[in-house]
Amino acid sequence: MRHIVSICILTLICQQAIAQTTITLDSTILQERVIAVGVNVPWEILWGQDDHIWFTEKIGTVKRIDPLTGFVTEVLSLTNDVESDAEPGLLGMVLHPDFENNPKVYLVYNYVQGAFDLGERLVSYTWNGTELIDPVTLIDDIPAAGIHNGSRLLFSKDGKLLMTTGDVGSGNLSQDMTSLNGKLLRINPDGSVPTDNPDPTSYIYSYGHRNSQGLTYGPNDILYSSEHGAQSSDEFNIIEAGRNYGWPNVQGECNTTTEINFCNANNVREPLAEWSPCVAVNDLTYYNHDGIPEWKGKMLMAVLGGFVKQPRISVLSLSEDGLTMEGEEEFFDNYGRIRDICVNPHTGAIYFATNGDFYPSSGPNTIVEYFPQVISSSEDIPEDKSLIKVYPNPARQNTSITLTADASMVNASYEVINYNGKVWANGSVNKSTTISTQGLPVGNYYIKVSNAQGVTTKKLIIQ
Ligand SMILES: [Ca+2]
Ligand SMILES: [Ca+2]
Repeated sequence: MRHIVSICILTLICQQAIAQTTITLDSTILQERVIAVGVNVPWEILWGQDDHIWFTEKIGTVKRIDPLTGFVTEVLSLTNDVESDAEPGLLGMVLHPDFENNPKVYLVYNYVQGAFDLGERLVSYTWNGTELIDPVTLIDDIPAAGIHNGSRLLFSKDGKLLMTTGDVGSGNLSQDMTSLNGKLLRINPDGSVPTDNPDPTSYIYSYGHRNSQGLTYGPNDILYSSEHGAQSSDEFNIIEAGRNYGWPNVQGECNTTTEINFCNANNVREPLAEWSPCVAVNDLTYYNHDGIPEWKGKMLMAVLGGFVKQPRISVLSLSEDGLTMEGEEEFFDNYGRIRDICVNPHTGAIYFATNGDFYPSSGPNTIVEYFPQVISSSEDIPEDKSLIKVYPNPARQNTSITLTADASMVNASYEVINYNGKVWANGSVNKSTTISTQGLPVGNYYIKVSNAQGVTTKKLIIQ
């Protein structure tokens, strides 16, 4: 009898330990894997040509994570230079398209300028295999503010840098062609103005923007952007050279008498879609992979949630020519604010960065993977190469941390941290250690194991 009870308890624990979050589409099952917990407001995440995920933390750091092991290393810290209260910070990032031969990383960040003002700066760094070095300022002194600083970066198909800027809370700047605010800028990678810009003396490529936070190419190399509206009319736009996108005179489509007059006089480009009240549309990522066939050819849009608190990833269906939006499906609505997305070009897995439940952010933020799992074949499930194993998890009395690959994690220390940032336990770990979890309130925690080289994290549930 006692033997049977033991087996039952063991089976129960085992089932809980392997309980996995999945999403079922028509024929694809997506499985969750949290690859980093305790991230400090990630803003940009992107898949690098070095098969690592690169991300910015708003506070002023650039980090690089091996998605197979979850090992995170810091490659640049600008926390002394970056102003990161409210919306400003180290925001956009892009790698050079020919990164292997030209390992340049481009960043946009906000800084204090003079006594009270904020500025925005576009800068390039060189990757030396360990860290980012040799900063070169490409554009300086773009006015910034506590709100609406744009900063999404993308390389154009013809090798130029595209950068969004916000209206910094002063809508009239968006129609002012002498101001770089409220615009989409097109820039040579050395910081000069491309001579084939709409105005060959100006970075401005399109104007009348409020605060564009998403920028990507889609089908037929169409350039799309997403843009925050005020209380209403978040926008999903197609970007065309030299066009006016209406702000602050027009919100969303041209459908009031005043707007129609302005649109007729100024050749305003209307959005493909708008969301009212605003849900705070953010990153755009075109999904063009066979890994998730249900999403192939569709646009993934990270949604922070806005005042109506409807965070999610929206999957937008496009017409075959890409010129109209035909539908929206919503996923991942239980992770809090979702800031940014990237795609694994090998497996088709998606990764997204969360920013917590509250504006402008709350912790601990996570980077979450959902990978497609072919049901009939275990071969397609990526091998879990996590550097630490935490078991049992969920835990009651105790749990143990085991280093699975001690090469990366020698001389490591651990912390058990709750979701409000309080450290409940800490110590050193060499191969394996058991931690008493008695006295820890039931809830969500994460274990952070770090050494001089980097950090790896795992979510821990106390029951
Ligand atoms: Ca508009
Ligand atoms: Ca309107």
